[in-house]
Amino acid sequence: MDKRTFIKTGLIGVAAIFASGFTVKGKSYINSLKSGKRKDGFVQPPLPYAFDALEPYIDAETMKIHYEKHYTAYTRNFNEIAGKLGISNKPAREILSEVSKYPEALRNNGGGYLNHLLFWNVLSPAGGGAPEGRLHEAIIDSFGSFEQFKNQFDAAARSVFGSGWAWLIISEGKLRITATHDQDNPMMDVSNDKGIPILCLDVWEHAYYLKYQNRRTDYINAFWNVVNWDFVSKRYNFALKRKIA
Ligand code: MN3
Repeated sequence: MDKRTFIKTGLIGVAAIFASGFTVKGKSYINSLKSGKRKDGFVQPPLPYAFDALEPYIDAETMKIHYEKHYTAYTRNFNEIAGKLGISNKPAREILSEVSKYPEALRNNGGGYLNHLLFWNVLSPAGGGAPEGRLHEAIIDSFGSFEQFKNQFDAAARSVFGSGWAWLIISEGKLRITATHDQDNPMMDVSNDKGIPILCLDVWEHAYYLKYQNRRTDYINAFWNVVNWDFVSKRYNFALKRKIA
């Protein structure tokens, strides 16, 4: 497949994910998901569902504060810092891949921007269950079974001391589970375990404390009920074809 055909196919795939029922501005959203940027900076796309859509697993108040306060701040700060550095025209993914060149604040806010962009979209009120097709096969291949995969992912999410993220990544065509601290992302050059994330879980306390307090394990268990496997599968296929590892 040549590059042009590939890009077109990728866009159709992403567009198809959001074709039903989401009140998003399709084009800017697709652009932001694809490259994390637009001409005049980095967009904050609308949440692809209502704040209360993930109840009872993730509560409305948490989603509202998480999206409107935390995510807005990451996006604003990322735009401000990238603007000052004159790099607003670069894709967020590219900036993160060379983040060690820049001030720490860019690492924190650029990571916060891109991590949440993925996080909002791996969740869905119609989520849960298990993946199908190629991703399902790849999970069996890499982890033995879907249950074993979930157990390993849960362990990674529980093991983050303080604030951070658990990830399912593709690295050199293989699936792997990893975890990062603060707002680090496996695509960053500072990451010890690099890859393209296809699924992530925010384990900062701001993501669960209002409902679950210190019971992070309950939040992790609830997460599986709202994982949008359709989106994760499409992202898996997309990332595989791009061969970025
Ligand atoms: Mn968060």
